Amino acid sequence: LSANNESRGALVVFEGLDRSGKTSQCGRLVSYLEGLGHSVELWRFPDRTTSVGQMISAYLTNKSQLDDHTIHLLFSANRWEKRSMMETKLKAGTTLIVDRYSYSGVAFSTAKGLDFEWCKAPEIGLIAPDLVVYLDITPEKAAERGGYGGERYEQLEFQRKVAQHYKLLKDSSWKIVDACQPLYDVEIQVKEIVLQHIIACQKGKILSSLWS
Ligand code: NYM
Repeated sequence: LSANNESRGALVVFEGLDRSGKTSQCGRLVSYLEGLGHSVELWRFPDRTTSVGQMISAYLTNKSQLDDHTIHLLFSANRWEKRSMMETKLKAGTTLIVDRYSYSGVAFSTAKGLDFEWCKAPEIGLIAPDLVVYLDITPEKAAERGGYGGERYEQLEFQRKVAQHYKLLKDSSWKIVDACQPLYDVEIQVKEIVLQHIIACQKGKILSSLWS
């Protein structure tokens, strides 16, 4: 077997505005895949358990103030510190379902006014997802869903800007799912798309890097 012929796990990323349903869908999907006997793990970014993650969490909960560039680089560092573990898991055949990734990093920071290319640069070389499931919801509909929590960024006006910047990041790995549908309908579509990609990775689809 050549390196590019080996079965591996899939890297599946969920993106979308706050309150688009990412966390619920990721949880349901992981239970479903486990039930089918797949080796699968649920990850999320920011990973607030690391020391970098704790700095990010303090910022998001308004316990600390940071320059916009600094917090951007911390979000990126939080992905870099997990990169080698990510590669090991994927190569060992574990599928990773990841709640937010580099696209959140760029969409949220550019929504604050940072330069698009500058925001993408620190993400170069991270593992590219095999699939990005974008849960598409209007900022207005998302805001209606039980309201936002008290964290930074959870405001309608800001979410409108994030939605515009997400659109600039869409590439061929993206599948857009209408997240205004009932939860169950979203779930069925998500399962189908994800299973197709898991099979492609089992057949030896090559791992690639951002941004290609
Ligand atoms: N966020 C998340 C960023 O601004 N940059 C990033 O790189 C990532 C991964 O953090 N409002 C923002 C988006 C969210 C917030 O995420 C916390 P969550 O999924 O609510 O824990």
